[in-house]
Amino acid sequence: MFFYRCLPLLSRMLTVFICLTVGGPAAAAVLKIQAINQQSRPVENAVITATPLFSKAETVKQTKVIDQINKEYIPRVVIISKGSSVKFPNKDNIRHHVYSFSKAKQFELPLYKGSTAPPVEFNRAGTVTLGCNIHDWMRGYVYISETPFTALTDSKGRASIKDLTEETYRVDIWHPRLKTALISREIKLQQDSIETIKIRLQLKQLIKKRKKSKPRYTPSG
Ligand SMILES: [Cu+2]
Repeated sequence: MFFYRCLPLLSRMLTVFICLTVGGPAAAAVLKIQAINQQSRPVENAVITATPLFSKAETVKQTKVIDQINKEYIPRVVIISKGSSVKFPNKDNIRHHVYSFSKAKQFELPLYKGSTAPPVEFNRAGTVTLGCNIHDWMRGYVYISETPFTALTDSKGRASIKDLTEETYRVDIWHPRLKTALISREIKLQQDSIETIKIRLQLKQLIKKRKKSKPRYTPSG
């Protein structure tokens, strides 16, 4: 009898308990990455993405900029979310012709100077390699991500992704010179924790031909 009289009170207590557990502020987890190459040297410009396996994370469309300065794409690697756009202003005194043959987006911005080229929208996830029709060595990369949790490694090979929650994430690592398409790992993060992972990347050799090659035959005398 006493038990039944107490039921409403018990149920109220239970409600309060659930509210405290579910409604309380979730402490964020942080994922830190250290990318190194075959020689254990830091790898810059590696793209790190963390995709939650059991929950959805909304991305926000943005507009980013890749400049053309001194016949180079700057920054060399840019991460955007699917559906975002990139502007390609040419800050050189000569004309460039930006193009991509990549599966994720094929486009070209015929010879132009200044900021006359329209922004390019990227609606498929993947990687896009940028070239220039005039300057063979010019290379840039757009990484189109489906998760908002992304980071690019700095000159020390370090990157960190904040605002993660207690979840299992698939962590993908990509680099323009990676020998494989992607490196993937699963990692379970605890609430209010900082997890650090070290990743060794097998990279292809850097080939950078900045100037046009000299003529093979030079008449002498
Ligand atoms: Cu060019």
